[in-house]
Amino acid sequence: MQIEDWPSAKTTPALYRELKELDLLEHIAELEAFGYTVLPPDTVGPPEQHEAVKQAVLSLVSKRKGCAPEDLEALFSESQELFRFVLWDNPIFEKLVLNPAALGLIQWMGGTDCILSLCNAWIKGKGSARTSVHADWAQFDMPSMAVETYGANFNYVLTDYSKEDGGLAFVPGSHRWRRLPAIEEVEHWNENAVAVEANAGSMVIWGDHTWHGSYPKNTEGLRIMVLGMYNRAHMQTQEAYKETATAEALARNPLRFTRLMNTYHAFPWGKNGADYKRIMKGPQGYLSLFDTQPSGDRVRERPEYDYHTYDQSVGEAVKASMSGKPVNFIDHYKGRPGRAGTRKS
Ligand SMILES: O=C(O)CCC(=O)C(=O)O
Repeated sequence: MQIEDWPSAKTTPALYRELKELDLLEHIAELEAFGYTVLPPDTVGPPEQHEAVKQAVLSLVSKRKGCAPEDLEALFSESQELFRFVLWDNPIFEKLVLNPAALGLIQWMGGTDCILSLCNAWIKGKGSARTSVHADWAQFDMPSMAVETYGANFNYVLTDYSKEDGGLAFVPGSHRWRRLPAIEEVEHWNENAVAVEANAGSMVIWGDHTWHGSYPKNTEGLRIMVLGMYNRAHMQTQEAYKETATAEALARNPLRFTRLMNTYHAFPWGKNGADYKRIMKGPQGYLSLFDTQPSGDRVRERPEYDYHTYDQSVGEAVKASMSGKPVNFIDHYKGRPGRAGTRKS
């Protein structure tokens, strides 16, 4: 059928067209049916990219650990470690979180305005270390999951993955159960989850409903991976991107990067409510997966706000705007002229 920009479907037609252009529709079907999918290396990027990201990981890990790359294998014997907040360690990671195939499928699950929550490197050595089966759903106080995913993940596999290699493993179809596993289920699925078979350079993609973990690594060498976790835009991120994204980092990347950093979001606010004037200047509408144009001076880092001072002129604008006319609150916090916060600078 002809896919048109039907307003009722919001940004889905635009995303669907781009996913079709990338030949990813079968991957959407796998996500819907089984809760995860694997992108082959040539869909993710050229071999030089896989090698460059692997070298970037080895370099940052040896720097953080204070040892030579050759010593890492011995260091990670019988162990694994997540290296947090690597986005700013090397600009190569900025490009990675915008990877069109991965971001496209993640947007399918988390919305076209989803934001970056985590960018980590993960090293695992030979031995008994493993990750128990869990779901990435981080609303631990909510006993059941919403129909929609709140987050989605890519694991960029920089060494070959199999059960013997200590790779990821999934409980296919578990995304439909919409709950976290009980300890007895963790014990069962730790030994029965289906291991991913994937060559270095692949990306494994899934939403935060799907149960997954990893097996112990029985082969020589390190298992090396980079992950990106994305959340819905209203959520608190696990890592501090809104707070640390500089004007330079935003300027050198396309507009979708600014949205990933969430520097134009309404939350949090103080006595003057949301800074709608600024929100309206931020990236609007659907942002193409193929856009690589640097944003330049079209975007700015999040200003420092004075949350405590009430500005009467802002208050009057709020009064005038709350006239009793019907308001569409679904899009309300994405931008509405007429109100402004008080910026310190
Ligand atoms: O590779 C692993 O050990 C687990 C990965 C994982 O749980 C994740 O990325 O959410």
